[in-house]
Amino acid sequence: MENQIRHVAIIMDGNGRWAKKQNKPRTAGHYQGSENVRNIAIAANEMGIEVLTLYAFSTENWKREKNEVDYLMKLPSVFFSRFLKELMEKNIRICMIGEMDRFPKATADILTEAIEQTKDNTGMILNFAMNYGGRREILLAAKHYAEDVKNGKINNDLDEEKFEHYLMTSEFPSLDLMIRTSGEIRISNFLLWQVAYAELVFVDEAWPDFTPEIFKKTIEEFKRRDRRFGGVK
Ligand code: V0D
Repeated sequence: MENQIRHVAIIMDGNGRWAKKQNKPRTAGHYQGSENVRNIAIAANEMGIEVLTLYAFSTENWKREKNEVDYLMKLPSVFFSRFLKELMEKNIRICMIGEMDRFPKATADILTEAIEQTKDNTGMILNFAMNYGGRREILLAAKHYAEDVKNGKINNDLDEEKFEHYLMTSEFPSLDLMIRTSGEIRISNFLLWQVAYAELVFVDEAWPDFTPEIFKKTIEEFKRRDRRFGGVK
């Protein structure tokens, strides 16, 4: 089908703002946000989306207050103890992009275990960007490529298609749609290479208020758009 949507990415912004509005600590916003990850993942799976990539933790997020970073490091564990069974039942596979080696061992172990436990699931891929940055991804790909040339593994005849093999998203279909919640109109270093031909949707709702109903409407809107890839039909 022509307008089938395969890969959706979301910048889950506005959790802190959501909390502030309710006089709650920022961590309460993050907790509510992780709850919504479950709701949106289930909805995406039902809509037949193949890959849902979520910006959970950027390379910049380490600069936040220690108590907030500490809380975030515990969220994957909280998330899986609540939802892993359900993800298994729905045949959802967990993947990660980013440099997980910077995470505390306890967090990294949980992530590795979730990837391992769901690796044979054949349904939707729920892909978390963790300690991820778009420029960093491109830089690492360039270094890796240079290394392969130096070692005589490949010729120095790089093109866009070959370069994509070095990106962290190489096993996924190309990005169709990027959504950002909470009203900011920026990409913020997320999937810089991959966003080249994607549709962009910016919604005003904070991430905890971005319901499956709004998500479904957003996807319907995408399907109505005529994607031209710079050519003419
Ligand atoms: C906080 C909104 C789920 C964004 C969503 C460590 C900010 C809630 C996870 C998660 C976060 C990550 C990997 C995984 C399972 C769950 C998560 C972080 C932040 C950063 F395998 N929500 N969530 N991770 N937030």
